[in-house]
Amino acid sequence: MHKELEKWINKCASMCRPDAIVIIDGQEEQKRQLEKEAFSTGEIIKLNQEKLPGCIYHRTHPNDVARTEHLTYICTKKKKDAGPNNSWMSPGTAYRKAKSIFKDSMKGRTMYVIPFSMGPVGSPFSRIGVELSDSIYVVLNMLIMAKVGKDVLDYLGKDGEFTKCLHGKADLDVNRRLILHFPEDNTIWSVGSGYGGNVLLGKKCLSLRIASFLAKNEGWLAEHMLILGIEKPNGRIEYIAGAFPSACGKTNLAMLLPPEALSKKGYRIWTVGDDIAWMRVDSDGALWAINPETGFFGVLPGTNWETNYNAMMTIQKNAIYTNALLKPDHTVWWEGGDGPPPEKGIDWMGRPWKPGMVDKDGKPVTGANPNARFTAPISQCPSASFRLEHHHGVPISAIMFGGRRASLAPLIYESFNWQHGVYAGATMASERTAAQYGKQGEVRRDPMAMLPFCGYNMVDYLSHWLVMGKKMKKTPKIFFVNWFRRDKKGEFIWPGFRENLRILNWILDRCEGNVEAIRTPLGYTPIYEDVDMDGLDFPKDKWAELFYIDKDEWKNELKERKAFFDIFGNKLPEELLEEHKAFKERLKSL
Ligand code: OXD
Ligand code: MN
Repeated sequence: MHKELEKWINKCASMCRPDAIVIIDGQEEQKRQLEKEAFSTGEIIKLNQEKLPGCIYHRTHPNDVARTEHLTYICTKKKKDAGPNNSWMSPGTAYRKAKSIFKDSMKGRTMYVIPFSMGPVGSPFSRIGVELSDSIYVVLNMLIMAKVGKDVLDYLGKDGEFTKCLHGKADLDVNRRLILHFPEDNTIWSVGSGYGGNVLLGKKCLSLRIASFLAKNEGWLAEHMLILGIEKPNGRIEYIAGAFPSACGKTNLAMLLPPEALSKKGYRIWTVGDDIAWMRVDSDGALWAINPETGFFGVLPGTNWETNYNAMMTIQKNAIYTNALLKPDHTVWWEGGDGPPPEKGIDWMGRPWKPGMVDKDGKPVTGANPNARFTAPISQCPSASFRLEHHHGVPISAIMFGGRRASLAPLIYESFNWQHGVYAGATMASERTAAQYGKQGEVRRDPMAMLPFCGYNMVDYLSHWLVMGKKMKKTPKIFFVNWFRRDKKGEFIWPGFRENLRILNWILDRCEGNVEAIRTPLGYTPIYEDVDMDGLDFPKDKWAELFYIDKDEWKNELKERKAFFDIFGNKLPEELLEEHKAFKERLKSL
């Protein structure tokens, strides 16, 4: 066996003191055995195998239903290397604090050793990790979300490099919960949580926080992005990567079903990923991307056959449902799901539930947690790309940035060039939703949707983006979208969902140089007639509303952007300040 791996497992075991250590081999037989064990302890519940074959159900602790960003730390030797965007703890303090929680915490439990590869095993894009965890729920999720098992260990050989990922539930006490990243040690420690985003360490922790640090040092990009392919009627498939903050519809967009009129013409979407993109400049000078994950960890509420047909198809078998409402027939339901609420069920906290229940403050009691989740293999998605296993991924023609803004930002604009696009990404902002712990609705700045996920100083991250632009021979165009603009009555102006394909199609038309555009202070916007509106009744005056530039509102936005930039002091790349100034001037001339 790999010496360092063995040594590390023993070290963690002597701290956590599990009763047993089991290596996950990735075989069906072992998975069944683990499920059986977890059914017997109640850690997971078997769902109705006729209606949902292979599906299981789990509830997390009521205080443990979302990523806890305030307990998430980047532990670099120097505080400045974590930057003002991250909570920081010195490695010494962090290890000490976590050790006191990990100590003896696995007594009476088993420690599972989960060798995993993010990305196809053996691809130059991929990274190996090993997660130690005392949770069968984590094992079962990791089996879906990454390549797990013996192949990975074989590839690692005797001395391959891997990220050391230690997870323990401990007592699930929020006061004894820490999600710690040690980029300089290629190590992650997560303790006191059982929620996916905190404990599936291949996901946010490795594939974004640790990977972004590695990417900066090695000259590539690890991004909070979906990747999708758009097949045109002529059979050509072009790929777009898109960064949106949590719960802005990345999953829906990544597996979108074309509106009927476009589908008839021959348009199709191919899903590569819904959350993370690793991108490298390949030997052709273009940007190529893989999705390092093999599964979706998506939000259930709001997902139904209408809003996301492909997701619904994906979760009919071999899926894990977390914090949904459990129905008497052992199927599941969630708010914004299909059909009327069931007459009764057991809610995500394990309590009897009926529609119309209110809490002591008169607020509705939901059956599912607003951040209830599904975990399911991408391979089950009807729109899964045939290039998922390709070692170099897919070539990226365009990059989209976007946020959830009720006003201000137009439906779409194209940046003037890479540097301007980086400015657009750096100044992104979105209204907070249930995927993050904290006040909902509040606007927060979130450069490239990476604020909670960048494993180092954001200023260096932004510089890295600028540098990357110079490395490419074929630079993707950068676009900015906002599907969520509302009218005076508070209604969404753009129908969104499937109709977004019309906008993606315009993006490709711009990349191919097929259409002209309107030059505005923000960037280039589409000419109404160039957008394929076949089958959609969307009048020109509503279109104009989507692109209205409210000068006063933008003036205020500029102030807020500047205040945000000021957090980074004089280290902010000069180029971004230049872009900011130039934008201010352009706005004046409006
Ligand atoms: C996620 C998130 O779960 O961004 O993907 O919170
Ligand atoms: Mn995400």
